[in-house]
Amino acid sequence: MVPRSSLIAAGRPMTSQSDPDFPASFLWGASTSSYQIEGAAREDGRGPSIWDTRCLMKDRVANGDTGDVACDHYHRYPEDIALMTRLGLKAYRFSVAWPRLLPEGRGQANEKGLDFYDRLIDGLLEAGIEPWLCLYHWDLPQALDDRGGWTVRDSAGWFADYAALAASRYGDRVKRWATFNEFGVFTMFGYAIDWGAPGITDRQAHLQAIHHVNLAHGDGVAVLRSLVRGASIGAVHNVQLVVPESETPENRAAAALLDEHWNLAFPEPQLRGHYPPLTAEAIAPYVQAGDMARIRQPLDWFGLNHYGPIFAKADPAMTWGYAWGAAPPDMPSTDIGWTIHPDAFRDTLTMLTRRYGLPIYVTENGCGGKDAPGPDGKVADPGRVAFLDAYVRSMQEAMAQGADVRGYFVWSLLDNFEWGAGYGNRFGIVYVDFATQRRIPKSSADWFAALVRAGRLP
Ligand code: IFM
Repeated sequence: MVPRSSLIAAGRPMTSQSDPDFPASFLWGASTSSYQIEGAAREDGRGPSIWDTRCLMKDRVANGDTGDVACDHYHRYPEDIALMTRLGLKAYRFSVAWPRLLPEGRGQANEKGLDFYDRLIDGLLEAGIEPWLCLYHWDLPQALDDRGGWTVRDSAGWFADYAALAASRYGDRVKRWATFNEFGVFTMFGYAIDWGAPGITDRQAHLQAIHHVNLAHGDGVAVLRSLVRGASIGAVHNVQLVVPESETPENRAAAALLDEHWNLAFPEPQLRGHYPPLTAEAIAPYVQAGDMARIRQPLDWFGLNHYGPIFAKADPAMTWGYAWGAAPPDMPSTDIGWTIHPDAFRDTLTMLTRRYGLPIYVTENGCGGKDAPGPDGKVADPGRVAFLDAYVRSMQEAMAQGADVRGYFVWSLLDNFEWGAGYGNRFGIVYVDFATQRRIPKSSADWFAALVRAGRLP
């Protein structure tokens, strides 16, 4: 959490003094996730996930959108790999849908689901693109949620068994593994704020979810380490500045707690062996002897997902008394209203290097918009190009200041199912016409391809 007064020169364009070239080994890629792009929700034995359930609930997803078809990547993955090749990507981060591998979440594996990722991984390797496999990007099997989901301690074992299945099947070809994507987001939105599945708003459930997901991460890392020879294992964290909406004691307290739940409740125990102070006290009833050692497993890299600062305000009606506050009106924002602050990105990268000492991969960064094709059929997105340019410059500046950044994955390859916003908010560098499934690379895709090709900003 930072005081509001330190947010000066918010979003000002950077003039980088650093070397214009990125190292040749720098890894450029793109990220996606299973529920957001795959579709084929009821095909080839896939079981339902908590997001299938949420999409059926009233008023939880804009326009009543669902991930049933999404980008139809399940069938069109060869075309999507060809797109990646055209962009010159060196790596692709995707997630595996747990309910595709284990329709009931545990027990009997689904061979057709396992086959799909074999085909995807083999296709990527044939194209010379390194697969980065994330085990969990929010699509918990519904059958496990019916048993209590992340609120029950058994969930760590369910996850470890699922990790073992994926590791045994894909570990011969996949060496880059992430356990979870954005721990802080899906636990908060799913268990404290009803912005994500399963949509619980309860302090106890939220604390249980935090601790059990941390245990699952630790157990998952141990399993991957034992089953995948030469594995490079990390976890993907959302880390963003949390700023009080205004400097009242109530807003400051709200921001401090939100900061812990969002930014600290996962990397701190995973990498430093303890919960941050406010969380430590509340979570103590769920922590058993030996848990903290189980959670703290050696890792090879830190995955950072970063967008813009968050503003917090006190709201006694909310589960924890905090709510999302408004950004200052003069702060730059994207077309969907997210804050733009490249300096904060630079500072987050340098802070993470100092604090955790691991190589960092930026596993998500990007810009949501309302893109549409012009009369010429092309999709121009100069706002996204400006956003990416400013953020990549800041990353370069962070590297010049000592941040150990090894790669950058844009979010996202394709426009996709943006959770509660449905298909309205587009984050892709490739436009998807959801009626026809036609893909149209946006101007940001050309910009990104030029960056990847040259290893320097276009
Ligand atoms: O689409 C999401 C992604 O699933 C997780 N990180 C943020 C993205 C944009 O909201």
